[in-house]
Amino acid sequence: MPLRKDKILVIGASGQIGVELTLALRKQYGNNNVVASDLREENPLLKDTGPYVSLDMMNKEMLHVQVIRQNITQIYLLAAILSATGEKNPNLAWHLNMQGLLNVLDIAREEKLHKVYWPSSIAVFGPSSPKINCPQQTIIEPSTVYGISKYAGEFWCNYYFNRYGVDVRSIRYPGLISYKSAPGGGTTDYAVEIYQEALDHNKYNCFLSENTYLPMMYMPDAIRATLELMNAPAENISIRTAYNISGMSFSPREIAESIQTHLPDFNMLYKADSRQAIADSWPQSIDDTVAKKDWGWKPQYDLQKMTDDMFNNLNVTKTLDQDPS
Ligand code: VAH
Repeated sequence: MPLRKDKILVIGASGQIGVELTLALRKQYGNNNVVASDLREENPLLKDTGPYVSLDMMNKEMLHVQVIRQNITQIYLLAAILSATGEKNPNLAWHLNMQGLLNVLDIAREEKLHKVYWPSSIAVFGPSSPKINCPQQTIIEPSTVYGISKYAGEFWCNYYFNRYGVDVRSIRYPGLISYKSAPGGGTTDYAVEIYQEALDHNKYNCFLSENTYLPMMYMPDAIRATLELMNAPAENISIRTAYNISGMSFSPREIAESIQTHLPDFNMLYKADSRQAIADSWPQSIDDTVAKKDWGWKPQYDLQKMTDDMFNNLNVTKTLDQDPS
């Protein structure tokens, strides 16, 4: 029986990843074939680019009604409580991150959806995982609720694939940097905020110490990785928990030096807070050999190329804000 025409539902479409993934999916499938949804109101960048519905992923019945009513064939579930916010409210983070995923997986099983995408994170790794070139398979003992929920979610994805044939795919995102929308309460948010702060104040008070190396990725690489994984033939996918992918690794000192190539007088101050312990529990770099082999993954941005692009775009936005005419 021919597959139904694809229609995508993005849950969490107004978030940092959601906005850019929604726009990229609309380019691939056509604006009206990608329904954006969130608990929050529509992100301005999505306005007039396609359909938007207010949706709570925790209301399974309402979610199921939307999937049927909109003839959805794929779900991208991006809504989650991230590492730093999760540590402030562990029970809510566990409940929302887990139940949201289980609601989507069960509806995907019942409605025989073509595909599901759900992001994991390098936050699944803990202090006992290798720090350098952390492998796809290794000791994995997450120490944050966010990491615990992401690792448990990976096994639920694997279970629904093996038991019910749900084609759910996942990537362990590093810290993601972008200029289009605000970060979502994570430990790597410093690397997002720093660029606008540099433009506005020529200084940044960093909440991590200067030599805290973390795996990071520029959003255009992360979006391309997601679409390349989702467009890969199912027979190429050997990992049904979540793929390691790597973009770059840098420390706060290194990103400050990169910014100073644009703003020579930029000043970075360091005052580590509770997020330092979370960052210290994660690997410094990731081995993504399996993603390269299975679906040809290859990053295109390094730190300096990202910094150049960030300032090119933020300066344009700043100019438009000052003189919107
Ligand atoms: C966080 N941005 O900081 C997320 C990410 C690897 C970090 O998962 O929680």
